[in-house]
Amino acid sequence: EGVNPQQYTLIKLRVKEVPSEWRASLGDGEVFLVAATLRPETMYGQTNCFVLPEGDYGFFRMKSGEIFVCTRRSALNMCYQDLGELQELPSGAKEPVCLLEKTGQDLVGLPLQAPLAAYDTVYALPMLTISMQKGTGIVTSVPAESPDDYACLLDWKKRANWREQYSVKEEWCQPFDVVEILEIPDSQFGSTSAQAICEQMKIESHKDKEKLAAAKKEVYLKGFYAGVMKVGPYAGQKVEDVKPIIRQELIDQGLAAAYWE
Ligand code: A2H
Repeated sequence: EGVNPQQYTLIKLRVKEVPSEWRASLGDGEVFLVAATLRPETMYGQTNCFVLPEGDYGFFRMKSGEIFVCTRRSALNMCYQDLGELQELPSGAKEPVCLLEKTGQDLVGLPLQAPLAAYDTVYALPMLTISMQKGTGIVTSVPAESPDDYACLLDWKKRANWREQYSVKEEWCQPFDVVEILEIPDSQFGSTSAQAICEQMKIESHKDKEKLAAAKKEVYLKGFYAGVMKVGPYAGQKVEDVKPIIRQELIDQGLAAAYWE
C-alpha cells in the first residue's frame, strides 16, 4: 500500500443483458462492472473491459440501489466512502451487502455499455495480469493509450487457442479496433502511442510484464502531460487540463463515481 492516497475514478460499465438465472438473487437493480481508472479522459477510446478469470467478484448493492460488480475488498472501501451500505451480521461484524458471487470467468462475454465509448456494446474479456489487491479488480480497456490493454486485446484477437481455453468468442474482440483519442505533438508515437511502443519493443503478449513495464514508462506520462485531445467536445485542448472537467462531468451524469485508496 502506498503512503499517499490515490484518487481513482470508478467507471460504471452497465451490463446490457444480465443472465436471467442471476436475477433471482439480484432483483431488478441495474448491474455495472465498475472499473477503477486514473485516466477518465481516455474513456472515448474504450474497446472492452477486463476481468481476472480466476478472480472472485461480488455483486454489491450500493446506496443508490445500483449493483456494482467488483472485489469484496473494494466494496468495503466503497462503504467507508459512502457509496455502499454496511450491514451488521448477528455476530456484530459489518460487511457490504453481497447479492451474488461469481468468478471472472463467469463474467467473460457480458455485453456492456461503456460511458463515452464509440462502440454501442463492448464485452468483458480476460486479463491474466490483473491484481485483485488494487482498484476494483476490473480494468476498462483503452488500447490507444495503455500498452497493457493494447497487448491484451491483441492476444484475444490473434490467439485462437487462448480464446478456446477461456471461452472467448471472436465477435467479442475481433471487431474492436483501436480508437484514437489524443495526439502527442512532435512525437514518434503519434495518436496510438500504446500500439507504437508495443510494436517497437516487440511485445509478444500481455503476460510479458517486464517489457510492458518499460513500455508504460515510455508512454504514460507523455500522453498525459504532452497530449492534446483529438475527440469529444474538448478536442484541441490539453489532456492534463480537461481530465478534471471530463471526470466531473462523468460523475455528475451518474456514469462514474469518485473512489480513493
Ligand atoms: B488505467 P495504479 Cl488509458 N490490476 O486506466 C491491474 N491494472 C489495473 C487494476 C488492477 N487491479 N486496476 C486498474 N488498473 C489499471 C486507463 C489507463 C490507465 C490508460 C493509461 C494508463 C493507465 C485504461 N486502462 O494507468 O498502479 C488502470 O489502467 C497508468 C498506470 O493503481 C488504471 O488506470 O497506479 C491503472 O492501472 C492504475 O494503476
